[in-house]
Amino acid sequence: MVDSSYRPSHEGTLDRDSMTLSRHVLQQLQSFGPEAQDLSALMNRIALAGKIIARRLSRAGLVEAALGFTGEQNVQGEDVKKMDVYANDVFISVFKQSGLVCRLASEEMEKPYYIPENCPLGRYTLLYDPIDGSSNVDINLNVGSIFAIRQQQGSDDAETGEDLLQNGRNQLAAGYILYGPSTVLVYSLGRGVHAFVLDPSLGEFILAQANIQIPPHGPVYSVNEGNFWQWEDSLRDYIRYMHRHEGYTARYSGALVGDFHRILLQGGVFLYPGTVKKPDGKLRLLYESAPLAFLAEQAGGQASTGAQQVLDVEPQALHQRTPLIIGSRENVALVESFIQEEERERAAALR
Ligand code: P6P
Repeated sequence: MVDSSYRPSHEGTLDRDSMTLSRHVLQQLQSFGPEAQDLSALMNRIALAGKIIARRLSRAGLVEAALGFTGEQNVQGEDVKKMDVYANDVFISVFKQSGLVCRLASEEMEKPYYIPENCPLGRYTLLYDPIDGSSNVDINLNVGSIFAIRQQQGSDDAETGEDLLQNGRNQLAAGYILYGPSTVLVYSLGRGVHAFVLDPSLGEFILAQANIQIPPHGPVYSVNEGNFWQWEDSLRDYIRYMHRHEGYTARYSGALVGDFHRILLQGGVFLYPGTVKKPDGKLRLLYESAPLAFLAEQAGGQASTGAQQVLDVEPQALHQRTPLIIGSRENVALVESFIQEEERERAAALR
């Protein structure tokens, strides 16, 4: 006879503390089948990478070789921070031992990195930006890691990662880790967006917010207005509109993950438009814009290049850049309306 007379008095908090990331993945997929187990294991490895990186960041000012530059430049032509290299190596090491991932494609590596011993079984590719916003590391401001998991299509014999050049609707999972006052992991498997907070005392990411929805409209616009002189007229008109209308406020941290996280929770729009120097913008499609666009759409928001949905862009190259306008549906639509208006005026002038 089951004794159901006992009533746990701490059921709520203990149940919450028991909803770990790996458990949540299985619950999301409502399956204990092989693919569900793979994704649960993969997300667990992402979580481990995040914990190792968070640990180093928390002592960056004390640990030799954690601050400052390496003196090298990456494939993007950007100066490489020591934390960029460390975090990149963390993901490689963690996923080597996963047995599941055959390839890693990173902002820090020109070509995909192969783990041959994993390739027979591991049919997954991890695409990631190991530390996004690394210029914030030396001043102790928030930075993030952005990731996406894709199924490897066929055998990549040429070791070029050609099969990765598919639009963002082919992502199995996507998310980011935000290294801030607390370490937050946000992810989606295509079944809503969920946020976990690292409890250092448990060493576990614990579910904090399930099924996050971006408000349809928000007050924040997040853009580097120092590029104003480099933008198309339509973007300048949009920014002038922001300046002249009450109810908007500017927030910009210089690190995409933290700026996006604010938009995800409070609403608004983040923009990194094309500029004279970088007509396609600065942000990379496969491991920055597409993972965040996946989250934005899952959370009821929108992500646009200004010309099309980010998730519909068919990549032509691994490190392809794309303009990004992402956030609340109404805020993104307002930016697009200025772009479309300029296109109408241009077309009329040609007639
Ligand atoms: P800017 C960081 O270098 C990054 O890739 C994103 O994290 C961030 O949103 C953007 O570039 C900042 O670029 O030109 O405004 O300094």
